[in-house]
Amino acid sequence: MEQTYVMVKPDGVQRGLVGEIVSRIEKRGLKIIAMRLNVIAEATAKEHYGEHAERPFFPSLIEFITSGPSVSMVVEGKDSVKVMRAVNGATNPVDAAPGTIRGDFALDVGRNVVHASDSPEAAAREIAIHFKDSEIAAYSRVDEVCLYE
Ligand code: IDP
Ligand code: MG
Repeated sequence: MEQTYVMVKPDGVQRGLVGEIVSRIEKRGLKIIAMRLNVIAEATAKEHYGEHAERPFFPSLIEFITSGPSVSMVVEGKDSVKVMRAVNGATNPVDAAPGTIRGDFALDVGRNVVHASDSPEAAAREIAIHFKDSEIAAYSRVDEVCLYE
């Protein structure tokens, strides 16, 4: 089963959307195997978003992502990277389809509520940045017999 890293960004926490977002992930059938609420350290945020270091929005992105508590998760399931990107919707909420998190709850690319890894390689890198192995739980969900053929 594939794993991905998901974050409810500080805007999602401030707007009381954590439960809604967790609920969508759970109802889709994806399994949360690690979860934490904390204020991400600046160095951690810079490592997480390292690929964007040269982009003009990088300083404001780092300032925002470290501005208050966010919720970090490791989410597991069949094709979880691709599925979570689809659950989140397009990066720019203006382009995000209704029914996606960004399409239902966001308007501005700099306040797009959620993050999810964009490839299995990025997921492995991001999970290692945010979680120790001992913080990730391996368990079965009883509904897996219904979710998977
Ligand atoms: P993603 O979150 O859908 O993977 P990325 O292109 O990796 O999108 O960008 C990371 C984050 O940086 C976005 O979620 C968004 O919050 C922010 N961002 C991306 N492009 C812009 C921009 O043009 N202006 C402001 N913020 C941006
Ligand atoms: Mg990205």
